[in-house]
Amino acid sequence: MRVDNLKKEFENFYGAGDCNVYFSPGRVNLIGEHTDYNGGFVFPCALSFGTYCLIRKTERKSFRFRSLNQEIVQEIDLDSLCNPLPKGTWVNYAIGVIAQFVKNGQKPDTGADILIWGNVPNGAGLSSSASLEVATGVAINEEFQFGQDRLTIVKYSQKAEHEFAGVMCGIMDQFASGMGKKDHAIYLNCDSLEYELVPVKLSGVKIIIGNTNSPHSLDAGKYNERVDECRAAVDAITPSKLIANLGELSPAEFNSLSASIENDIVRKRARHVVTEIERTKKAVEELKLGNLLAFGELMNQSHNSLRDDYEVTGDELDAMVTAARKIEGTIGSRMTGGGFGGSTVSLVKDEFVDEFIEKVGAEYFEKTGIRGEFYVAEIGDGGRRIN
Ligand code: GAF
Repeated sequence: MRVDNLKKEFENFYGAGDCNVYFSPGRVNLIGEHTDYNGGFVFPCALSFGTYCLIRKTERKSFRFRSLNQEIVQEIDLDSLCNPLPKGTWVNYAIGVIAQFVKNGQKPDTGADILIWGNVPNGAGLSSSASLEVATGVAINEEFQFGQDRLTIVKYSQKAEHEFAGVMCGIMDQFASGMGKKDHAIYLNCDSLEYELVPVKLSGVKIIIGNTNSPHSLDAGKYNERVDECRAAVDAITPSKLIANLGELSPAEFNSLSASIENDIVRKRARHVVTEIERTKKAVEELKLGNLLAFGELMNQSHNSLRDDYEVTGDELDAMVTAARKIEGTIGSRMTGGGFGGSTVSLVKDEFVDEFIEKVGAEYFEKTGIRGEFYVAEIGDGGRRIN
């Protein structure tokens, strides 16, 4: 929907007058999966699609929220902003961020009217929730002149996910949504939060996102189970070597210490994390050297590790990746995001893009009975005021 149409929707619902428009994008992660909450490296890019937050401050003592995606309207008193609503409502992502300002001593002194609309497909593993959190955070920060820096808003957004959605996520999604830069990927050390914006120059190659339309649901508990398994691995290793998280181990160190992890499943989870961090470092080097084939091979290995050791892929993601790898012009293909459904990301040579979309879609449908959707990704900028 165009911004002027969104503004009309705002005025139709809340009444005539000005409002300001903010936007924050979804993300696609190129490599480095389930490494962020282990203090490892990730390599995501912000997308050109995301969530719009239209806002007007009011004299009321409440915030009103409306989403054009879900037709839900909610009014919340200024004194209730720190109380999560029952699970499952999108408004939790928005008030979850506002609550962080309140908890840090910056309570809004008046209310505001907010209209949300997003074009990140829901449940596609492309960070629709992070884009809503960051868009809200950027909007509140500017409208109420709270003066927080962008990293603080990113951290508030991650906290919102923990406290209001119950997902103990790492920082990747909110960071990508808040800090993204057009035509760049973010090489982020999730321990120190130091990062580098790496130009993504893919001459003759496109990034294709394949939405399995098999919704991933992060709050289903499986995600938090993986977080707990990584903690268990750290605890098992700690008597031999004191570590705060798995990201501190090189693959060689892991190999020499892995016998101290008695539980086979926990050992496999840890092996994924340690090897994925190594793959991510190598992949960034290869991209910088322009070695796309090597980058693609690391993407393939990443998926295989997520499938065999981390067990977060599932039939639909595996079917789509298997079909993608059969196309001659596919350089690499893997799942992206949390997994358990969601999307794949593939690097595909320009001249094979049409064939890719047609043949991968057909084989995926034949194997799963589900119609997938494909988008040629454009890497966009992070959260900002746009109007
Ligand atoms: C989800 C989480 F929100 C991220 O923090 C990250 O862990 C990702 O899954 C897996 O890499 O998107």
